[in-house]
Parts: sequence; structure tokens; C-alpha cells
Amino acid sequence: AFNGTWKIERSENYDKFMEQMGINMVKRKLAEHDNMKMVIEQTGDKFHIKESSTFRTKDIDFTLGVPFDYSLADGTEVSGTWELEGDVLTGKFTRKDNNKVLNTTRALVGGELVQSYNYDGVDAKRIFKKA
Ligand code: MYR
Repeated sequence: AFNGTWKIERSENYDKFMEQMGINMVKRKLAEHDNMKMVIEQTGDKFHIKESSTFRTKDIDFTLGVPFDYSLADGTEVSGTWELEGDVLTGKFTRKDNNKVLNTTRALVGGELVQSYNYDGVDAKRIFKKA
């Protein structure tokens, strides 16, 4: 159900979230307009995601329940796991530089893909529409 090409439509509180992550203002301004696109291909419990934005293109492969490493667009390295809880993908990632946890979910809501983020008490959302 997550399969398809998803383009960023809008964000909620993303600037505050990035600020909490320690991202400087110039990068935050660029990130607000990053044209994020994700092509998601799920086969059983394996996911392949092609991420593309104004910052980079990146291929991500993971298996539900199996920890993997990922670098955020600003270079911050995290390690963690996605699980499927009902229809919601739930990710728990830990920053390698300070051991703080970044929680994230992906869910389909009214035909949109809603990705939520929580870091150090700050919540944000990014909402994607199917291309
Ligand atoms: C993926 O499934 O796309 C790869 C794993 C995602 C890990 C968590 C992503 C959080 C991204 C937060 C970006 C905020 C920039 C400060």
C-alpha cells in the first residue's frame, strides 16, 4: 500500500523540528523547499526506497525489524529499525553523535502518505501526495 511515487505536498512544524535537531537556519530554509520525492517499493518485509531532493538522491534498502544505518541529508548519522504496527510503519532511530532517539512513522491517511517525526520533545509532519 506504501508502493508508489510520493511527492512532498506540505510540512507541519518541520522548521522547529530541524532546529531541535541542531540544523542551522540557512540549511533549514533550503530544507523547507527540498522537493522531497520517495519512490517506495515493498516486497514482503523488504523495502527499497529511492529518495530524491534538491540535496541528493539516495537508495535505501531495509527489512522490517532489521537495524540499518542511514545518514540524514545534513550528514547526521543514525541507526535504527522500521517495524510494521498494523498499517503504520514505525521507525526508531538513534543518532550516533549524541545517542538521542528520533521516532518516525509513515501512514496512509486519506490517500496521502503522512510521515511524522519526533525528536527531543518536538513533533513534525511531512505530507506526501501520490504522483
Ligand atoms: C527511510 O526509510 O527513508 C530511511 C530511514 C529514515 C530514518 C529516519 C529519517 C528521519 C529524517 C529526518 C530528517 C530531518 C532532518 C533534520
